[in-house]
Amino acid sequence: MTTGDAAPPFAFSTALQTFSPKQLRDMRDEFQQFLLGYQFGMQEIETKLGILRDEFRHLHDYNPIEHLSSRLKSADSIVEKVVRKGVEPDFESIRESITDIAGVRVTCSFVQDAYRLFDLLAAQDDITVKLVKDYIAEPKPNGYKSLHAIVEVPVFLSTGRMTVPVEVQFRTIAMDFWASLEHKIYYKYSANVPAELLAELKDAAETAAELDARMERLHTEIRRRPAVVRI
Ligand code: 0O2
Repeated sequence: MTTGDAAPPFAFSTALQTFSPKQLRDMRDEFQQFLLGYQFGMQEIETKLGILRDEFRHLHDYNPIEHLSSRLKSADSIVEKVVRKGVEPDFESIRESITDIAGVRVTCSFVQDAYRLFDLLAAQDDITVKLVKDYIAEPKPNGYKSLHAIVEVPVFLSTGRMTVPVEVQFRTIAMDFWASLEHKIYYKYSANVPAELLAELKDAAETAAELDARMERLHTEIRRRPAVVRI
C-alpha cells in the first residue's frame, strides 16, 4: 500500500504509508472479522462448560465449577504481544503465534476439580487439545498457579467450518484470588514490582496453596462421612 501516487483526500498517513479512508475501513473490517472468529470459538467453549456446570448443578450432588468467565484480548493487548514476541504483523502469523486471543477461565472449588474439568472438556470429540501448560504442578517463579490448555473448537459459519484456538485456564478460588491481586500489583508498578512485594506475593501463593490442600482434605473427609438424617 506504499504508493508514489498523490494521497487521496482525507488520507491517514504514517511515516511509511498512506491509507485512503476505504483502505482504513477495510483494515478495520478485516480486524473485526478476525476477532469475530475468536468470539465464536469462545462462545462454543463457554457453552460446553456451561452445560457441564448445569449438569453438575442439577443432576449431581456436587458442582465443581464455582465461576466461569471469558474475555477477548483487546486490540492493544494483541499489539503489545505481537511486538513483545516479534511476531510478523499479519493475520496468519498472529493466528499462529498468539493463542490466547480468546480466553475462558474456569474457577473451581478444589485442585482436583481443575484437572477433572480439563479431562471432561478434552474428552469431547470435537475438541483438540493443542498444548497444556500445567502451572499447578510447576508454578511460575512468581508463584502463579493455573492449568492452561489451548484447545481447538470447530465453529460453523455460513461459509463453512473454521477451527478456532481458545485458551482455557482452570484454577481454584484461592489461585484466582492470588492471580487477580498479582495482576493489579503488576500493572500498578508497570511490571517493576518492588522486591519486598514480590517476596510477599510468593509467600501468599504458598499460603493459598496450603489453604487449597486443607480445604480439599476437609471436603474429602466430609464426603466420606455418612449424612446425618433428620427425622
Ligand atoms: P489477560 O489480562 O488475561 O489477557 P505470556 O506470558 O502472555 O507472554 P504465553 O505463554 O502466551 O505468554 O502466556 P501464558 O503463560 O499461557 O499466560 C497467558 C495468560 O495467563 C495471561 O494472559 C494471564 O491471564 C495468565 N497469566 C500468566 N502468567 C501470569 C502471572 O504471572 N500472573 C497473573 N496474574 N496471570 C498470569 P495476559 O494476556 O497476560 O493477561
